Amino acid sequence: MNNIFEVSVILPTRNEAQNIAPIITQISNVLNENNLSGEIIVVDDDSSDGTAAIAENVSKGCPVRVFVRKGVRGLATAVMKGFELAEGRVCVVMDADFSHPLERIPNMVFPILEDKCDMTVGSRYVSGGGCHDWPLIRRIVSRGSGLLAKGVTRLSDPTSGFMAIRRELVADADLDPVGWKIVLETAVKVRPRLIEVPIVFTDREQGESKLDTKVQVDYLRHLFKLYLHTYRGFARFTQFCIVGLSGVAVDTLALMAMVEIVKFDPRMAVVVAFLFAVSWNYGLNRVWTFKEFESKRYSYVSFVLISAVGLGIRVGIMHLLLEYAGMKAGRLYIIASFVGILFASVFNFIAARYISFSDQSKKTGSIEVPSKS
Ligand SMILES: Nc1nc2c(ncn2[C@@H]2O[C@H](COP(=O)(O)OP(=O)(O)OP(=O)(O)O)[C@@H](O)[C@H]2O)c(=O)[nH]1
Ligand SMILES: [Mg+2]
Repeated sequence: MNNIFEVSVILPTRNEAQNIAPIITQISNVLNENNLSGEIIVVDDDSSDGTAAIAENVSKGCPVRVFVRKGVRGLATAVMKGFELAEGRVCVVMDADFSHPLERIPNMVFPILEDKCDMTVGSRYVSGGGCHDWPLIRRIVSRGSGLLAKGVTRLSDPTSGFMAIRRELVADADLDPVGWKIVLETAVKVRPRLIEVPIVFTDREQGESKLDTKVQVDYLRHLFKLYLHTYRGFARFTQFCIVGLSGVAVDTLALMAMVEIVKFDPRMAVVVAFLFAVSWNYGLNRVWTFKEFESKRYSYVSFVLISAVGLGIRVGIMHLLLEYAGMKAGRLYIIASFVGILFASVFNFIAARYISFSDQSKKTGSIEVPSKS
């Protein structure tokens, strides 16, 4: 990957005719004044007000590329297109409506160029940051939205849209944002070393905001996905247990059918029912629990064997509890059975995860850098 510039500033735009020319000129000046070699990439979603044409013709001091997307909308995916086109060592992402203080670009970029961190995020909520003339209700919504993200990030301002990142970290990162929050998506998925830079956010003076209720709903959907991503292991285990429970029902039905319809001896029927249930579990785990995984060779056979070992573990644990933990009394055997199921489920899950199915994303080499923030 060649870095032709130190900085690529990515500007997503949708009907920014009044802002685009002055913002390009001013960003270009800031880069020049700080001896930063840079380019500006405008990713425009087919604005009807001529934004793209204005951006192409503005007189500027640094190269400007304009990419027009037709038939697609969305701030976050526009930024991802910018990452793809960028040729700088560091990508800066900012709004094109002068809400983000462009004189802070050097503060965002230098810590990365100097290898103090891999990503910087403009924050309204660290000392020195703030919002210009924001009504109380907007402050509450902004703070509330930030609080909701606390379980997935330590960013003080997770809904910020101003960031800079080392390009190699986003070039082939597996980003899949819903809606707008590319900063949050990147911080959670890439896990870069982070520094927050205080910024004062100013409301736009020209043009119209595209922020609406759909954006808020998309934010909640996005958060849900990020929580699932962050706590994926636990969520997957829960799915595995739900499949296991459904397997108990299949086991029982198959047992009854074998005994009452096929007239098998119950001891023989239990083995057949077990195979039915294990096959059911295997199928469901394959299409649901481990849906983004690949089945390994002999994955069905290994799954059946793992389940059989799991059954052994369940019976073994139960035996230990009954014989040596005094659980023979009354109905304590039920508790002993549950403890056995728990241990067996954990074993089954881990073994199925690593022996029967394989995680494709690990092979494509997703990047993980320890967080320092
Ligand atoms: N490419 C692209 N850019 C968009 C889209 N929606 C918004 N933008 C741009 O994203 C930036 C932020 O959008 P704004 O409408 O200012 O939203 P906001 O800053 O959250 O809201 P305000 O505080 O009201 O300004 C601006 O540069 C917009 O032009 C879109 O669908 N596609
Ligand atoms: Mg704005």
